Amino acid sequence: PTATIGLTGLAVMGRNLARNIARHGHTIAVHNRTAARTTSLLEEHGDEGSLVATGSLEELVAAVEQPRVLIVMVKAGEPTDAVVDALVPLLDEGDIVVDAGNAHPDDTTRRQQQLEEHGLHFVGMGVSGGEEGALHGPSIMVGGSDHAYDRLGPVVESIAAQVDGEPCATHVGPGAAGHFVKMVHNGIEYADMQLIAESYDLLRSVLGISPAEVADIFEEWNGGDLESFLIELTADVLRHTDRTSGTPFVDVVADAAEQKGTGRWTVQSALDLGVPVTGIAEATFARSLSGHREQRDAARKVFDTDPDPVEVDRDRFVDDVRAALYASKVVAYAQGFDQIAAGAEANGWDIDLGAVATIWRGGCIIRAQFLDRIREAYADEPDLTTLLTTPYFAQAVLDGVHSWRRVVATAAQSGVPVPAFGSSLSYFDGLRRERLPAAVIQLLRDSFGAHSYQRTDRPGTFHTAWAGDLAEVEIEA
Ligand code: NBP
Repeated sequence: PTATIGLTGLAVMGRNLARNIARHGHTIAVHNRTAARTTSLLEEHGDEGSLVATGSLEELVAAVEQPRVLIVMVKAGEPTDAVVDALVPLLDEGDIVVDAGNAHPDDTTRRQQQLEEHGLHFVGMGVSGGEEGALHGPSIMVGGSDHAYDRLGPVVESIAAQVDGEPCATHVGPGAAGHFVKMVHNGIEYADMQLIAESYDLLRSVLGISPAEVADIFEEWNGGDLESFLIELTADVLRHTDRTSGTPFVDVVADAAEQKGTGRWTVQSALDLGVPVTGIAEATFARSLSGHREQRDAARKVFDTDPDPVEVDRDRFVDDVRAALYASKVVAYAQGFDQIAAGAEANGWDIDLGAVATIWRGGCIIRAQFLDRIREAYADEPDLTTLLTTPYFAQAVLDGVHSWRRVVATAAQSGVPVPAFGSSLSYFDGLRRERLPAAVIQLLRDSFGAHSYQRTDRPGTFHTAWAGDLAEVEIEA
């Protein structure tokens, strides 16, 4: 055997990841179910490094040095199971199978247990950055055993994006930790994009400006603390016009956002963990709403569709939206990091949240300047209760809070939907409130279901005889 590593699944992602690995001086054996993809990879890019073409999984396995590292980069779900099941009988004890697709963390846990029975290591590896990232340097979140990372780490750290001399790849934790963190990354990506979309909608609808003018605003924002891949990309896509009609391209694209499921998975997991990821949840629901064509058609027929005009000062409104976007983004990330902390605790994974912020600074879709601030916050205080209250972010939110309120109020007045802005502001207000109306909920629960309550003035659990003499009894623990 001559190859350091093997890879099966040569669609866009696998093909680019294989080229990236070869370009970094590693000999890689490659395979694809349909041989034509393997042939074309070798023909078109065989000169970029040491690529070894193989025609079957048996040949692939035979080509890789032991203990073998075999990356599987096929469609998530059943195709991944089919490939992993076919690999197992061909492998030897200590070999490592790496699923680099977007797997659900529960699938990764299941596959890991299956392979463990055969003395094999299974790694769930989250790869972010799309096809460009896969080729030029993605952000890589690796789960699984130390043994697996000893073998895999040097390769992934060499091919990952590099920021300030540090690779955007790390051993996140054991088990499904890598795929869990990748799932939450994608959830944050949903929230980020929804906040951007709401900002665009507000600027365009309230100010009555063109997409190209909105693009200019985003470009300007990209020079400040919002600097990020997605803000820059927003300026680019909003400036684009349709080749045939010349209309803004954003107006010829159907307004129903699609989803592959990672946002939904994030929200489902957050519900189980009891973590309020309101930004991600609203972003996921906003995509669902956009796809409900029949209901939208029905509503448009009954209700006025035009936004109500609201008088605002243009420059001040632009700056308000910027501040609201930043504050809402801080909330979305704080919630996402809360979810990672909760997932780590529930599963017994020791995840270094500062390291997660570090590897998201480059390569991935949510890469942003402000991840440096998150990394610093965790460096100062590894067991942070919430990112929101750290000096830098607390100040950012305080600086922006009046803008945030004005934007949400203007949106409500003019009828522009801002589910992510609005829910982020409510989350902030909920956290900082001296007394929440949850006391009313406790009273109602005790009243109709004798669910009991606790008091602020003394310890213990109590019930009031609401239907009787209103006597309060203390309930034995
Ligand atoms: P796809 O998700 O479109 O999968 C296509 C690949 O799966 C092809 O190599 C295909 O082989 C193979 N495959 C299928 Br489908 N069924 C198979 C089976 N039963 N046995 C063997 N191979 C099978 O490819 P992709 O877009 O490159 O994504 C790969 C993975 O990376 C996915 O899990 C995806 O979620 C993840 N991911 C994608 C992106 C992105 O930007 N696209 C980003 C991050 C992660 P064939 O050539 O013979 O049909």
